[in-house]
Amino acid sequence: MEKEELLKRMEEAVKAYDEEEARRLAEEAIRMGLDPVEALEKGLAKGLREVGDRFGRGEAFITELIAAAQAMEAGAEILNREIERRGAAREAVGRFLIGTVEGDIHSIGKNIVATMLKAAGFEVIDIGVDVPTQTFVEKVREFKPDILGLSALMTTTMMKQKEVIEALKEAGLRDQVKVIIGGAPVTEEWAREIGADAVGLDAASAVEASLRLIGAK
Ligand code: B12
Repeated sequence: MEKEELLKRMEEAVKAYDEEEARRLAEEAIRMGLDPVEALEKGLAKGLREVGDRFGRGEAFITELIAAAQAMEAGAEILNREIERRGAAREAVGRFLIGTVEGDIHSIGKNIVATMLKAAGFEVIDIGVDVPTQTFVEKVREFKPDILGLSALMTTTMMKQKEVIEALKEAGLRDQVKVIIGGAPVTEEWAREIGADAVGLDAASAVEASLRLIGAK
């Protein structure tokens, strides 16, 4: 099978809510030596975003969105493992604390970013989804990460990224940690407005910006 065809089939598998097929194609991608990040972004995630767009236009039900996300996750699990394997056995370049903000349960993008960061040599502490602002503050105090990553997938929860940065200031921790934000609705402008140190628009730029923040690139 050609690479383009495989990517297209991955996209189709997610749109067809076919977990089994997504898993099978992910394994096929690895067997073919395809870049697992490309398979995630240009295959599986492409299908998922399309279902998301249909949902946004009122043309798909939430049950369909959930089914598509499950197919994406089935394939992503296999590809994430390959990404980690490829980046294994590196010395830690820095410590990264990541989570999705309060009120937001989207985890797929965050998980991909976490995996890519691990592959790039970061020690990653993932504190999950729907994380209250004060928990971010407590965990920064506890783990003393070099970088804090805040994921938000909805325009309504983006405000929490701002809230976390404010809370870090109040706790006197803001100058001890770099903050990088990400998620579909997030822009460079928003990052500037709320005083974040960087923004990651996709997993690759998230890694690049993080290495830059710790001065490793
Ligand atoms: C999958 C999905 C779901 C799944 C989530 C499953 C899971 N385990 O994550 C389910 C079905 C559960 C879901 C639920 C809901 N969803 Co939803 N969902 C999506 C969808 C289709 C895709 C998101 C995704 O996984 N994309 C694939 C990944 C790879 O991309 P990504 O998340 O953007 O991540 C990349 C970058 O953003 C970046 N990044 C992400 N995080 C971070 C963090 C850092 C630190 C950095 C540097 C970078 C970074 O790197 C990632 C990798 O490239 C989006 C549509 C969209 N266009 O985004 C809607 C979407 C986000 N959902 C939406 C909505 C409305 C909801 C619900 C409210 C629906 C409902 N009525 O219940 C609930 C919300 C529940 C809640 N409280 O959070 C809306 C949000 C609208 C808005 N207000 O902005 C969207 C945009 C759909 C739409 N068009 O209407 N959803």
